[in-house]
Amino acid sequence: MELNIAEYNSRFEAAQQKAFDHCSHQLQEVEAIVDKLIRFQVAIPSWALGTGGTRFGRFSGAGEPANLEQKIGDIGLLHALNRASGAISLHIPWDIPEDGNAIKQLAASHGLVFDAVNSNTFQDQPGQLHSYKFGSLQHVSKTIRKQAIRHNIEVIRQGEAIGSKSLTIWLSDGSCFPGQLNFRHAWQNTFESLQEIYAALPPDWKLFVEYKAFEPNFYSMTVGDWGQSLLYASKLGPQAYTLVDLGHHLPNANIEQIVSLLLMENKLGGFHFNDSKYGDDDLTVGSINPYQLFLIFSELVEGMDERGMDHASDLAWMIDASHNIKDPLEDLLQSVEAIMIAYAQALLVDRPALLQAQQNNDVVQAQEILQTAFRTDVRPIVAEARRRTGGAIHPLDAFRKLKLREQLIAARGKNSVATGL
Ligand code: PSV
Ligand code: MN
Repeated sequence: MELNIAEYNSRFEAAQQKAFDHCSHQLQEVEAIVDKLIRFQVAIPSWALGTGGTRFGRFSGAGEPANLEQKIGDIGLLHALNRASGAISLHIPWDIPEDGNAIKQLAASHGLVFDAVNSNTFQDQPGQLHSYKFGSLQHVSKTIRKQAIRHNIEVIRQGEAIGSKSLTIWLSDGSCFPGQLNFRHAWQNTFESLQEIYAALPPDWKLFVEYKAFEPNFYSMTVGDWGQSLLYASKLGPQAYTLVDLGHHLPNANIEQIVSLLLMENKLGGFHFNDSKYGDDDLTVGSINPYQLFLIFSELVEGMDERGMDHASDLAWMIDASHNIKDPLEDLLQSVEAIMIAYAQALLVDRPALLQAQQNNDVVQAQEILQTAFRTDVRPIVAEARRRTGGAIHPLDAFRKLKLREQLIAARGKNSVATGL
């Protein structure tokens, strides 16, 4: 792969320096923000490297990665361009590391580590003994629950081999029609199943319980909102946390408030980024509602600072987006950029002044403070963090100018299709 980032950057160095100097003169503590941006890494899920598709069809791109090794290669490419995609999240069994050590080394050669591993009991796999049509951890049949528990424990073992430290469980369990399910039995079965999985966690691991309001079940979801997830996480113990996926709420939910309260209770563990207009649309992060993304980051920064948490390492950050029409790598570059921008803007919020305005019930001033940060063009600061660590000043433009997709197609062929959604 031809990837001469230094040469690409040479054309933009002078303009970047000028734009960054301007920010440094206008804003406070820009160097501290650059340092935080350099440390902040967002995991890329192994299932986002192919075109997503919908239930009406899938329009595969060309030169998609055909196996885990090639997916790691794609994430390595992203990371080389933006220096902020230094982690991978695997979905098992969509991607099974046959030789954990070799895969770990391959990832390390690209500067990548493995973040949370994700189990999958929302689909039946070829040759699987029992079906999850009516749920997995909630199932009325103990045999089926056991099968789903075994799968999760197997995923933990696979995660250990590649250096992961957390398991994310997202359940599609629930019901499609009133009367289908005894809510209390489903709840209790799920809890007991989760307890067995929790008991199999290594001591330095975390368990993330992801919630989702609807889909594929449309009447009830057994872990349908943050209250249900928090209840499970609290009852399970200190290694269990809630995971917030931006697309998993009912319309107009105040996600920033949810984030704030979960952090206050020390029960926010992980985060899945995407954007949506209607439901779990899995659109590019920041493409629909960048102000909401900023408000969420503002609460994340405030809440994490209050607890003395490390922004870069104390929560599991992951993109969970994938759709039908963009080049997946271009899409991921846009998503990571949107995250870094929102994070940088959140770091700019004048916290003491905001607190003062809140204490004075000065609603107008509070809004001014937030929107001043949101309306600041922080792109030169984000680019500076990349430039200093060897990334491209303009990653998306570099992806196109250096003809990286064309190179991938030449290497893999036009018809190579990724596993995943
Ligand atoms: C479910 O909608 C979800 O958000 C979960 O995180 C899954 O693991 C992921 O999407 C991929 O299907
Ligand atoms: Mn998710």
